Amino acid sequence: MLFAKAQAQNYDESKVPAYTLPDVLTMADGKMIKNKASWEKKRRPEVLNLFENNVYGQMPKTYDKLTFKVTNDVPNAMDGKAHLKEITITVTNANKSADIHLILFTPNKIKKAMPAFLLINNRGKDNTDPTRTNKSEFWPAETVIESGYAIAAFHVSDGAPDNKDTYQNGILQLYPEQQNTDNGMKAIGAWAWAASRVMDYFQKDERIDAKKVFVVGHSRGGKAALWAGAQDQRFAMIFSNCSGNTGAALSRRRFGETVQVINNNFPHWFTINYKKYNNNENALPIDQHMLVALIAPRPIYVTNATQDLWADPKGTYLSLIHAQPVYALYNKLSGLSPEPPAINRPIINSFLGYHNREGIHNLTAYDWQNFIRFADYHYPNQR
Ligand code: GTR
Repeated sequence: MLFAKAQAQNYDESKVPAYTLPDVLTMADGKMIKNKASWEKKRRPEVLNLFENNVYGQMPKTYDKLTFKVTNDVPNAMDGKAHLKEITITVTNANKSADIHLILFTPNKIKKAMPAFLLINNRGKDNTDPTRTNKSEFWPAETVIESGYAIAAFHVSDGAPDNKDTYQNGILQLYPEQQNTDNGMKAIGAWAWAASRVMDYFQKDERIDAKKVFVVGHSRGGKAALWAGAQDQRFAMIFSNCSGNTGAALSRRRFGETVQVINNNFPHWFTINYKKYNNNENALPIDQHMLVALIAPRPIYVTNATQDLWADPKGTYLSLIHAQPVYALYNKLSGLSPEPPAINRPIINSFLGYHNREGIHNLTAYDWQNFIRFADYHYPNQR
């Protein structure tokens, strides 16, 4: 009985346990990091490695072959406003291959290479309908095109099916050595890895400005977007929507979803090693503010929703606060106040952007509207 009680979810701020976060600028051997050169040379690789080994798993760096094939090409999609391309990205390794299906719209009114939003789609494929028969706030392609950006998406199932019994049937087939390794890649790592292969494609598409590709994800997709941005610095900006536990929220607060709950419900998301931290967050050598810090000095925008306490809005905002010392090494000051902003009051003119939207756990038109504002702020006059 006592055990069951200890496991109950906490939604009461006064019951958040006292905790001490690992200091993002202190090396494991106790040395302090004082400038960006030693952050980049010493501490950043150390932190990245801690996340790889303990949380998201290794990211294979090589493959035998990578090919891109345009399978559908519609120059006058969206009533002539956009050019649609569907591309199959095929990765081959260990005599196996896996396909990532990319849907891409670029605006027709602008001829130069365009900045692009890439959604890691964790919901139904109908949310990213290339025919535009179905339109969804989850991926408001028309709005993004009107705003002068390209918009793209792939479905998580191409990286790894989101299922504890079948998650191996994606790109993990190409890397069998990852499968029973304590720090081996799992589903969220595979989704982030797939996003990097899309980035490889963008670097070859002359309509895309590959230096301005923004990765977007919601919830479990928002966790993958953060990890993609942390380990692949080609992503210029990260949008992590309602990402919650093992996303942007601090684990040590144990508010809403906890490490134990997420590992029990989704054993296929994170490494075998991560299970060691069930009900044992203080033993983690990292907390999620350090994942945000790995994005520095690139801009990052993080969100919550008021009815989504499961994802710990306050703990998410605090991650941004505690990532600030790394942004400060680059003189990228965010000016965040210690307390979260009011509901529906987005923080746009900052390297660490944030809003807490009124409403439920979802990715909505409001969220995208602010993503576009944040992109416009950081890349003015791009269109
Ligand atoms: C929940 C899970 C969250 C979040 C969410 C989602 O069930 O506990 O961590 O990932 O799913 O992806 O919508």
